[in-house]
Amino acid sequence: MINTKNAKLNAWVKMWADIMQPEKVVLCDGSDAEFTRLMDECVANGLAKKLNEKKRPNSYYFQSDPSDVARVENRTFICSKKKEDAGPTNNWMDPVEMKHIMISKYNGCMKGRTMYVIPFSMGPLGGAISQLGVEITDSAYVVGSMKIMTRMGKCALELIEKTGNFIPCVHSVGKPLPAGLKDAKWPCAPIDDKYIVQFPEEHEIWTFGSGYGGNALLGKKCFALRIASKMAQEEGWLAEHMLILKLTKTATKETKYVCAAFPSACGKTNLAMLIPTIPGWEVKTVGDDISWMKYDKNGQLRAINPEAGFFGVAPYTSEKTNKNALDSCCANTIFTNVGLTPDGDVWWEGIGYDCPVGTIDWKGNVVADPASRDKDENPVAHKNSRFAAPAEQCPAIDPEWENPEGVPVSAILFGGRRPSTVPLIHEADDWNHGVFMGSIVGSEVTAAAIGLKAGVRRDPFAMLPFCGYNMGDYFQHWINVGAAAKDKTKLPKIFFVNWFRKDNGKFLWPGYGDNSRVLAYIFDRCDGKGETVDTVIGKVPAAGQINIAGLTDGTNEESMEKVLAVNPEDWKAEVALIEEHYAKFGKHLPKELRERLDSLKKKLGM
Ligand code: O2Y
Ligand code: MN
Repeated sequence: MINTKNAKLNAWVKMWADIMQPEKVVLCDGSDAEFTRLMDECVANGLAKKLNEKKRPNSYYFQSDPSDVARVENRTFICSKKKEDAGPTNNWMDPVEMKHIMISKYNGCMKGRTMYVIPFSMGPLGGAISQLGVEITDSAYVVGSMKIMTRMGKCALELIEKTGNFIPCVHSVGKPLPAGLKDAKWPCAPIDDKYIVQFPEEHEIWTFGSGYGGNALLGKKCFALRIASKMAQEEGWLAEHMLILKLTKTATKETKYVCAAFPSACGKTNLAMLIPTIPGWEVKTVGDDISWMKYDKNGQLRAINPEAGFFGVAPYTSEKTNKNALDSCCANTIFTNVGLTPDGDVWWEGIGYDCPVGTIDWKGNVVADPASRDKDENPVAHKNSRFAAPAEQCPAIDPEWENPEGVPVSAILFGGRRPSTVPLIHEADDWNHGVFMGSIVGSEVTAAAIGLKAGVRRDPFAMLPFCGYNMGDYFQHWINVGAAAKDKTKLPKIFFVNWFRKDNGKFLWPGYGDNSRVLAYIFDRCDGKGETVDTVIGKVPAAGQINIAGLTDGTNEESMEKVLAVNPEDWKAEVALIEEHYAKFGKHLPKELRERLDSLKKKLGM
């Protein structure tokens, strides 16, 4: 057993060890030596490959089971006492019933395995907005990944011992290892036996049966979003699915921090690490996925990135699309489900060069003839293959990224993948109008979550899979946070962006580094500069306000008119969809949002 200075932690670990019956219990210290030792053990047991030390130092390669490649939304549960408190967008089960089911699963589930105990901090150690957790797991892959994605080990344990606080996070791959048997390459349970369970009222997480990403690295989606969103509701702060970047006008050295919420697979990591194509601007990265925001004593909303690494999608990450992400995984990185080249490096579709003959694909097959391979039907790297890389290795990391007080937020962006209707950018009239914008975010569905129909799905605030309570109450929480501002002039300005609008099947905006042109406009708008035009949905930039100088992809004043157009007929159709979406929330829909929708309808003559 473990013997820390925190009796509650010792007792909690003992209780779970008695249920799960591991061969041994190991308290992780978070050292580099521990990481290398555990990863080398995975290599020795056939669970991983060490990558070429000269090309990719201290980096490892894993292939998951084909049934365990992504988050599993249909196996994710919010177990509040009352179903109504989980709301219409979450799977709910009674907590007592769920615990009963899961305890029977957990019973003896770690036989023949090691139980690792991982103390961790989400956010800078001891920071004003940070939180502590402890994950127990029987996966060395999870320990290695948590080392990259969180501040874990001794440093976090010391704080837990001091404060007595931690969020309990329970994980097992759900596959005991009988004596004398060789372990599976990726132990996990069958798809219908996977459970990703949050108990929001108890601030507790129990997961079972999956070793992959968001299902197993419990600091990320389970804690930093589902449980933290509930804690934030209780305590008056915000836990959001948002990147954080710093924008600097180099001539004057003025800076502004921007948070942006886009649904999964809409380019958050690319925007967070953007390299501007217009002179005079610099972008630095604070985080690429999650933002926790709290008011400071002066009434300024400040944000931290609770994570310490990037768990990025590998395919289509290249020198061209995101050089900073590529450089972040130059060493000390864990890759999952990408291709493994004959010289011990990694490869994926869209990396920017051809697949070497003899590469091993994510399923373990040799790629003998890369040219004949159908990259969509049978990709070498799984579409949701990932790198877990330390944030400090990002060349664009902001020196302030570990500021324990967080960074001041000037603007919040919402966006989605919308081929029509939604302009490149529009600006909210005020906070509640911005909340309305967040509440209607929609996007084409992603591959990150399996079992979804293709098409556009509403993903309010990009939190649909991540809100730990009733989404209608979450909308109300956002309204309350705005109302609680001591000084309304300090509230971030809210914008809606859409990089993905099309005309005749062709993108109207080049995106990637050219999004700096839109960021520059946002920067000026935060200072009250720039000319806007009022439309039924908010303010759009007046003609010529977005700098398109030097663009060679066909973008011109005419295409800008199209990408910024607000077509009333499109919006009448959108309103009907918003009505349908809002109807789900019944009495939990805040009256302030109903009023905004009514006002939009009135403007449209509906
Ligand atoms: O598929 C997974 O387990 C990970 S999903 C993910 C990973 C990093 C950042 N965002 C996401 C997401 O789905 O939003
Ligand atoms: Mn995400």
